[in-house]
Amino acid sequence: MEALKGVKILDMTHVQSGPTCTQLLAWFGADVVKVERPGVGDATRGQLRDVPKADSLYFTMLNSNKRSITLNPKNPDGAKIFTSLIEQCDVMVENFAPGALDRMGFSWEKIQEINPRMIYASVKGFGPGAYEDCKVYENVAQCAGGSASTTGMLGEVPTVTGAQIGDSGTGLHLALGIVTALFHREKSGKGQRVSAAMQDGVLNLCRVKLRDQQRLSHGPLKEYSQFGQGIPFGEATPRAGNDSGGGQPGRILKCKGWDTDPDAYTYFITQAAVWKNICEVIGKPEWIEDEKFLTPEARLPHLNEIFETIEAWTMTKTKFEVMDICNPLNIPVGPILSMKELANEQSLRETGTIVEVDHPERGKYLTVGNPIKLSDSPAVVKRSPLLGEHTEEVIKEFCNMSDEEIKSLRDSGAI
Ligand code: CAO
Repeated sequence: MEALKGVKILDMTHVQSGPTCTQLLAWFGADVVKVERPGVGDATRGQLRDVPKADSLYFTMLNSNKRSITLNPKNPDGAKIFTSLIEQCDVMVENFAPGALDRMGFSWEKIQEINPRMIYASVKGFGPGAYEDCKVYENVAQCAGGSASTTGMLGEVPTVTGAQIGDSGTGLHLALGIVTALFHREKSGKGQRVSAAMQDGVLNLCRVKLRDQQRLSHGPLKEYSQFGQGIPFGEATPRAGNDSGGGQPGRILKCKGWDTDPDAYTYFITQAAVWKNICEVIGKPEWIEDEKFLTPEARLPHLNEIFETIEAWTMTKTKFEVMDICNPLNIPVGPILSMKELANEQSLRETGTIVEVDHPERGKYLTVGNPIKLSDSPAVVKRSPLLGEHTEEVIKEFCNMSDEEIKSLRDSGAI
């Protein structure tokens, strides 16, 4: 049984952050009706196209399990349909630039008037304050939320990450806000506003870096490589390259084939609990009793020497051999997997995390399925809808209109 079966979502989202959120809710079984501008649709349908005239992978990978209708709420007839959808839906989600919904004539006050049980959820770039009116895209959020200043190599430019923590990360935050508000509505009978700002979402994911900012006032960050290299710390949390973000030092190390394969690397963590195993496996049993390496604290100034020695060993093995040897010894390591390797990873196919879907315009494509697994409510990924594929079906269902009435809506440009 689908966990969110019966929950109706009026989906006004576009691009990435909002669509990630509503896609998750759709996977959990909610009926997500995506509203798109007549004749235009979500801009991502046509962005980064790989197959001529077909919906792009950008769109298809963010909008599975949804229905699509075209509707212009700025048109008077469109506004009536939109009002009817607000009356009957449980949740409305949007991530337009600030003020766009108000300009359509549907402020939060008006929405509450139409349906006091409505949960109205928004993603914006910034929360209330100096930047609240700004438009924001992924990398702006990564920069404004503290990720870019703490990512990259020491002494080099701030760097954005491949993980879309601003868009998809905030979409995840918003989805949690929505289900929380739905849970609250069970008791209170009332809807509420749910807001997630991308800057806040990124900062939430970077909280360990704000931790380090405060630790800096009490002395150098000894687990950072720059400590062992004798490089003084400045006033702000520095970029830490590939240092581990936690209390167990780790680094990315070369493996066999690194000179020709850009992904022949492993992440290697020198977890204190298995230090003895590490010394033995890399052929340094004498380190076990050596004063210099006896405690985690004693090892901190020598991390460069330690990792250089471990790397001399990992370079004699492939990244998968390192995994096979270290795992039975409880040493935490992980191969650097390329997207090509992930796309072909059998275990991810078996769990439904990577799914192949068929699409009428583009044929078969891969998408990432629901990473959150519920034991009694498995998510079945269905292809994304074509623009307006469900317009008539949804209008008949929600507004009980005849074919004739629907035709006149089309003629007036409302749908
Ligand atoms: N019918 C008629 N008009 C519609 C419509 C529909 N179904 N759907 C949207 N529109 C209109 C909106 O009313 C708005 O018009 P006005 O500006 O005249 O009021 C217009 O389309 C475009 O909205 P927008 O300003 O949100 O779009 P944009 O492409 O200029 O900006 C973005 C995109 C993402 C920068 C902006 O929406 C934004 O900052 N959103 C909040 C933060 C966010 O989610 N960012 C992540 C995006 S993913 O990288």
